[in-house]
Amino acid sequence: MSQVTLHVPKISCGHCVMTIQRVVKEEVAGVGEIVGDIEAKTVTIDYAPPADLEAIVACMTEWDYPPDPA
Ligand SMILES: [Cu+2]
Repeated sequence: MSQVTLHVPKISCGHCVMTIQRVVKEEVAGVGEIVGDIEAKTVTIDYAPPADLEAIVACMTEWDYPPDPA
């Protein structure tokens, strides 16, 4: 299991976090828990293969919540 914390400038409220949690879990197989921090504008994502960071970033970008480059 890998874990990554991504900074997402577009996070402005709990709804943004819920959207990211929903779409990333639905669309990227292998994603586990996603914890959002609204004030820090971050999401911390647990994942295992077949999920990888590239797929997670692509999904978030597609849904208009692009993370800052690591
Ligand atoms: Cu929001």
